Formats: sequence, C-alpha cells, structure tokens
Amino acid sequence: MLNKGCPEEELFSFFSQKKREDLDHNYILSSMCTLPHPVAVRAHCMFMETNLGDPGLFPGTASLEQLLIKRFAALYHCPDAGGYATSGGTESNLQALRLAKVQQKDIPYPNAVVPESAHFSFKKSCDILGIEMRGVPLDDTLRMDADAAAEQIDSNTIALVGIAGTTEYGMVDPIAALAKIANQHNVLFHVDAAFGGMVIPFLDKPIPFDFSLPGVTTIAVDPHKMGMSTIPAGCLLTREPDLLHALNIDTPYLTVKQEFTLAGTRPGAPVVGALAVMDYLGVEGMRAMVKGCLKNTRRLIAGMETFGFERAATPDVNVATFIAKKEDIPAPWKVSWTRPGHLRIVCMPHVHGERIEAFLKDIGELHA
Ligand code: 0PR
Repeated sequence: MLNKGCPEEELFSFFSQKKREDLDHNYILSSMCTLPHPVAVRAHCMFMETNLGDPGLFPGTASLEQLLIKRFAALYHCPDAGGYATSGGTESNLQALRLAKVQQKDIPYPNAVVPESAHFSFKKSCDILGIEMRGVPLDDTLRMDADAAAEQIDSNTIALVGIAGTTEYGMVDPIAALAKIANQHNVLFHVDAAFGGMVIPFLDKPIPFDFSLPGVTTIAVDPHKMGMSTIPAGCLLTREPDLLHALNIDTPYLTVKQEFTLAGTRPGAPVVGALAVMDYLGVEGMRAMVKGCLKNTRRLIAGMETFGFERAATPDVNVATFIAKKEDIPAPWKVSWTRPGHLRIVCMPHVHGERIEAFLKDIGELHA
C-alpha cells in the first residue's frame, strides 16, 4: 500500500491509461459478454452499496432480486419456480451439482453425466464436490447424444446435465429427450442455459429447453451474457420453489438465520441491472435484439463461406465457427478458437452488422 495517499486526479489518470490498454469492443468477436445496456449501468450505479448477503438490511433490493427470479420463472413456463442471483454460470452450475449431492447423501461415489461440450465450470464443480464427471460424446451435429447419456447413468448417478447453447459451437442439446431420461432414472436434470437462456425464448421458433419439459429440475441463465447486464449477474432457477433450502447453512448473526447461497456478500447492483434491461426492453425488445444477433450470425457464415471458410457447425444460437487457421485472421480483430481448433466468433449485441461487414472486408482483403 502507498504510504502517503495519491491525489485523485493523478490516480484516475493512471487508471485511464490502464483502461486504454484494454481491447476496443469494436474488435472483440470472442466474448460471451458485451457492453452493458445503459439502463443496466444506471441501475448498477444506483444500487452500488447494496449487499444481498444480508437481505434484511436491503429489503427493497432483495425484493428486486425476487422480481428478477419471477421474470425468469414466467419466461421458463413455471411461475412458481424458485431461485437466486449468482455471480454467473460457474456458481449456478456448482450450486446445482451441490444440490444434487446434498439430496443424495447416501451415495458414496456419486457421478454426474455431462456432455463433452460442457463448459469447464463443470470440471471445477466436480473437483470441488468430489463427484465423478462422466463425459458423454456428441452426435455429428455437435449435440449431446441422448442414447449415450442414458447408457452412462447408473445407480451412483446424481445428476444429468444438458447445455442449451454450448459455449464453443452454440448448439442446444436434445433437452426434451434428456428430460425424459432424467425422469425415468429419477435423477436431477440441470440445464446450463447460461448463454442460451436469454436467446432461445426469443427465437422465431423457440427450442424446448425449460420447465415446460417435465424432468428439468434446475436452470442456469446469465444476464451478464445475452442479458446485457453489468457483471456479475447469473441466476439459478429451481422448478420447486423451496428446493434450494436443502443447501441451507446457519447464519446466526445476520438478518436471516439461514442461507443457501454460495457467496456471503453478494452485490445487488448487477442484479437490479439485469432486471432493468429485462423490464426496459420487454419481450419485444429482447426479440428484436436476438433477431439482430442471429441475422448477423447468418450473414457472417454466408460471407465467410464466399471466401472458402467452411462452417464447422450450423448453430442454434449466435455462435459461428469455421475451419480456419490463426494466420487467416487480420489484426486487430480478436477471435477465439475451440478445443478442436475451429475459429469461433460470438455475434454479441456489440458486434453490430457494420462490424461484421468490416471484419469480412478485412479478411477478404487478406485473402484476395
Ligand atoms: N456455462 C456456459 C454454457 C458458458 O458459456 C459459460 C461461460 C459458463 C457456464 C460459465 O459462466 P461464467 O463465466 O459467467 O461463470 N462462457 C464464456 C466462456 O467461458 C464466458 C466468457 C465470457 C469467457 C467472456 C470470455 C469472455 O471474454 O467462453
């Protein structure tokens, strides 16, 4: 720590200089986060000091968290669903598996059946919880193979996981078929819709992935991805409103005597930010935003194919992947690469149509 305090202007000039070292969003094509919507920023600033970890001190903010959960519960066809605001997909996935484990205390060597396309947060969660992670191969469309999933389930299986919008290829697993399998085997079925949960409901033809399917027990969705909230904002939803109480821990000196959340201190600011965007845009506004992102995804795929870059998948959501090499990408564009080595571009809201055209022009010139 500095011995003598630094003058404010000097400090902020240093911060400005450091912030300029961050990449320009105009060139970021690799991220599942985006520039927050202005109403999210406004709400975030308004609720900066709020702590949902001690909700009795912030009952107004806590009621807004409940309202956010209600919004998702209705959107996911289960108005009575429960849940809470997490720090994002990693925490939601960890808590869902923790719930599965706590519910089945008698199983000494529990396993979870998870698609090979799963986000690495499942590996972290299984490590922490002492759960064996059983990988299920994908079919040739890069969706989880439901028959192979059923074969992996045994008497030690505590959870089945499906992904609604995979991180790398933007695919939606066969959630309806998986929900049936989960029901037959009586295991908790967690749907990781961290990305797709704010895309799929707004598609022209929504793919079933939510509580409308009997068998879906829990859903993870991240407003800090396609919900354009400030970071960190995730939600874990449970079909049964009180399911999370199985995770309750005594918190004797707080304004609540028990808590099921993972974090203690929890920011209210991004939670209200998430609600602000949802209520400001409504279903119509979200549909328009998602429509734009999907149009840009299709345009990018068509444009890349005219240059001879074949698509690696035909995605369900706004993630485009191609057979390409690192040297094919012009500077200063920032793209990402999947585990099997495909070029990956996420057409987030900040990746406007004009940015797609600018990228296509640059890549076209490099390959002229
Ligand atoms: N589940 C899915 C399907 C995800 O795509 C992600 C993150 C998670 C869970 C975990 O969410 P949190 O990171 O919020 O805990 N997917 C992105 C990824 O790993 C996250 C990301 C976002 C990475 C922006 C980089 C970036 O610039 O690629």
